[in-house]
Amino acid sequence: MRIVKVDEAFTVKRTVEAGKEKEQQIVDGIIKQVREQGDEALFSLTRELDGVDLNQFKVEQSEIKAAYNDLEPNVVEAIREAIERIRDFHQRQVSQSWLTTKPDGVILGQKVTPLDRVGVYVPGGKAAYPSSVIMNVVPAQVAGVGEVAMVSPALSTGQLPAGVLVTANELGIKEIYKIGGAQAVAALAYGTETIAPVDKITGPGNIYVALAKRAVYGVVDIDMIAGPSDITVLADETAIPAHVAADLLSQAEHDELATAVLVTDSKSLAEAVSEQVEYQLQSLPKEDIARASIENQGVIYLTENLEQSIRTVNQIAPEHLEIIVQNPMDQLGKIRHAGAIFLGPYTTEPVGDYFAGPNHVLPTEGTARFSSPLTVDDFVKKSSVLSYSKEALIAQANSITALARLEGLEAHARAVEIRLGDDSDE
Ligand code: HSO
Ligand code: ZN
Repeated sequence: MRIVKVDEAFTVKRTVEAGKEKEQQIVDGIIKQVREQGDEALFSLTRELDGVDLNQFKVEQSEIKAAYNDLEPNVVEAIREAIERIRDFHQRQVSQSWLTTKPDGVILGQKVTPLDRVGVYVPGGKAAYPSSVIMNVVPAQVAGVGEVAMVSPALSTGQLPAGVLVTANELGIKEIYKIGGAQAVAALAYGTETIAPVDKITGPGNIYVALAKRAVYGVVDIDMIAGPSDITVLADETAIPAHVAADLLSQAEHDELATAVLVTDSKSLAEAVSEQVEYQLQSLPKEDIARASIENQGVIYLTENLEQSIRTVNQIAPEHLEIIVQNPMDQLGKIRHAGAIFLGPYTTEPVGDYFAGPNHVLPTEGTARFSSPLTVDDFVKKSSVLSYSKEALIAQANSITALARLEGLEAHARAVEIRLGDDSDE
């Protein structure tokens, strides 16, 4: 791995994404076609773009039954356990509605209401992760969302991967559609004869899915536009090089565009991790992907001390941050930007990908500077609540009408004043 020396003056550069005009045009065309032709467009686009000829895209109970036969019982058990742990964690995130009564009798508050209907996109190909089905669906269910529809592109067999189907069924999802790409996003946003429109679309996808989500934003809400995954390990000389290397590779194997970074003030650790990465790469089934990631984006930042390491980490604003230093908990307060923070030598990132409880849908590409993991709050909206008595209105009337007249809005002022007289006048 490349080793880059960091000093006081060093800053991490952020890459700016290039325009995607050609893909955007294709996506706009697909959205238009789905809006105009509904189901018929979904069938023809699935044939053209995915090479799959379906005569119906809603998954049937018999297909779910068959999927169970493809999985070992211990895998089904692991899926169930993961759902339980992840549900338990998200239950702590639930926001409560509240009302407060002020001394003048005015009641103010905030009412929390779940979204009615949400669509979850599950990518096909190398990112058809059952764990991501759990991570998107559980917070929606905990929030109290009434309906969850799932879409995912069919394999060449016309089926969805067994792991995805079983997971969706374990979560109790009743609506699963074998469609993917921009056409699936359009169907969820605008609806077709078969698919009722949703209020929000979540879940990762390729560039076409990302552009389609961006295009329908406003008609529906979306979660985020997730980029390739990244990990930063902050380590000192106490870290075991083989462990650090294994964790870097666990992200690198996701995607050629994934980024794995080590930040350390130990030169010997830097060199040993670099060697270990090469050694472990050679026996990885996904060596090609992981090697491309390590060679293109992988980097070891060698700093002068822990303080500089932390400054560098905050500049990166990683999606996943592992802290493997002497007293990891002592550093927690100094971390300003990170999607998920894994403390200590045994908290390897995959525990968070699959099982611990927190969501693995996290802000990528430095967006942890301003955004958060997917949470239950992403599946509710809030209404403000206000209630005045006549006395309270009288007490505040002068100020309110003064502000209304400042803005030249006479009808606003009169709406207040008309209520100030005797009730018998009305
Ligand atoms: N590390 C990925 C999530 C994932 N890993 C799914 C395995 N499966 C992005 O947080
Ligand atoms: Zn992962």
